[in-house]
Amino acid sequence: MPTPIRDHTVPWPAPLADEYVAKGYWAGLPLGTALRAVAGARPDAPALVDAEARLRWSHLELADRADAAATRLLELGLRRGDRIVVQLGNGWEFVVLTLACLRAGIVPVMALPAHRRTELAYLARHAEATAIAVPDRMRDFDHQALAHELADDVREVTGGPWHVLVAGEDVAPGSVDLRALCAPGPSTALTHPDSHDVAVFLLSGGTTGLPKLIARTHDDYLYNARRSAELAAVDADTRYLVSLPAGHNFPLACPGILGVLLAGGRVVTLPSPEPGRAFATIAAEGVTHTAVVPAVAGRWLDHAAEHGSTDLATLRVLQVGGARLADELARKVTPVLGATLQQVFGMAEGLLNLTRLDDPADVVCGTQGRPMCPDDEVRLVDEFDHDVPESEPGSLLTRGPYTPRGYYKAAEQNARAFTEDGWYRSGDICRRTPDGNLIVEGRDKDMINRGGEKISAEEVENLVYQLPAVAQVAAVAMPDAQLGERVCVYVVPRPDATVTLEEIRASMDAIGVARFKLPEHLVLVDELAATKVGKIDKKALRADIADRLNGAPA
Ligand code: OOB
Repeated sequence: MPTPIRDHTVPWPAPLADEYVAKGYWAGLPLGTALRAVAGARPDAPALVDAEARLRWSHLELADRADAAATRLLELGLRRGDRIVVQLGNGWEFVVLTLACLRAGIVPVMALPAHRRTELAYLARHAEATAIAVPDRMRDFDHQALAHELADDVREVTGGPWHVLVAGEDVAPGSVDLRALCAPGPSTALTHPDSHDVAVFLLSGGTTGLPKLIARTHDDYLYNARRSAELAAVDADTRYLVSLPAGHNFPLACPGILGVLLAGGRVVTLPSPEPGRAFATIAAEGVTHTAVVPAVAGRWLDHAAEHGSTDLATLRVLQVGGARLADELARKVTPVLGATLQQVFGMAEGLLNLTRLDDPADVVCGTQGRPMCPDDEVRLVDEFDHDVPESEPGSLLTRGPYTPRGYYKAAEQNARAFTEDGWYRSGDICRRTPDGNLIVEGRDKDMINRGGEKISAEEVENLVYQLPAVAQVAAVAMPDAQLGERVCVYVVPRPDATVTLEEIRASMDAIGVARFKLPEHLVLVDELAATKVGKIDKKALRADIADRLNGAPA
């Protein structure tokens, strides 16, 4: 039997929770109930368009499918509070399954399509999941086979069943047909989860070995989705394109899929943000809102400069977040794409900062916005946790009504990532402008931000250490024009041994890790620069690789 989730979560202090309720941030509603109410109010309004499968459903059709799927999940033996790893591409199955889970109180663990054996086995074991939902194949990878291979791993922890739910044509014996599970059908009276219960597990960008799980409650996540929808001017007329991986907080709930559905609007899914397809879909579906990372914004700007932007006539709001958007790119968004830019500096851990749609251009293009909730607390501190003087850069700490007080089942990491009085250490170095907006200037966490995909340096190092020829390794970010950063590794080989980038990548691939984590550059050295206290000097290494790239012939 999986342990109850609440045994391993860190709740908000009770007086504060009461205050969040009194102030109306926490509505006391499970997300599924709030979504069902929308279907009651606007039954025939379009809710979901799967641009790939060419399906379109109204809010009522979507809600009925979600309830039928919730009922079938319970018939399969899943119970309220059980966990299911969700690793699906952007499409209708993701949306129906997520809503079904929210209705039944089954908690989705939002994995990314790029995750492989290492990440999935860890997530399933750590969450004590009893099920996984995957595509049959995606981009030439057999997700179904891997999902079955995980069975023994997971059973070792849970001792229970392992259901493999498969979306696709090729549902093998022993798998559950996810499309059939999501088909219209009867639904039983569902017992609703409590609004304080965990609604979803999101993954942290992670600075430690493996991603941590962030337990977002119905109360906090409903607020997250509704408040960000308000600030993005999302309403019943909104048509929102989701082309970033849907399980990521940004396209899921900032306002994303959930915020748009809750407002009675329409969600359009697309498997990837590739500009040709994205532009055509925006034109065909009259998309008004979408969210991208800066690397994608750059590709869209290039595409529009080359092919024109008439396809984007209906696009009103382009949200950009996940990594720092260069001011020069920011300034091109409205002239070239014709949409209002909204910078979003957010984190799966909670806090969302956004520029407001009516902010002056220098705020929209030169800052990452300000907290969305009046009760978000933000401090910028020095290395001793003392507040820095106004306008000086400091490390961002935060607390608030949608920022949980600790990671799930991670007492040791929590001691480092949270202060004793519950502030989350985001690891971002920010400056606050006199008008209260934040500018992200860097970070003091050991993470590489590859076009919005967060990679823990420690995780990469642990994987590289598995090569016998490696004596010492340090993973650092190297600057990159397209993606902002890529993974570079500095390696000290063992005496008389050699190592190549290809060997490192092949060995990580063989273990089974997401491809975006594979190093893209190797520097062999005799020793690694060290700080005065004998730690590897990552700052020096980052400067070194930037110099090397600058000096290198193009
Ligand atoms: C979003 O969430 P995560 O959890 O993948 O990553 C959070 C981290 C932040 O701590 C920061 O280091 C970086 O990503 N980040 C930004 C940024 N937005 C996120 N750095 C500079 N400028 C920005 N605009 O990335 C995320 C979650 C919700 C909404 C948007 C992004």
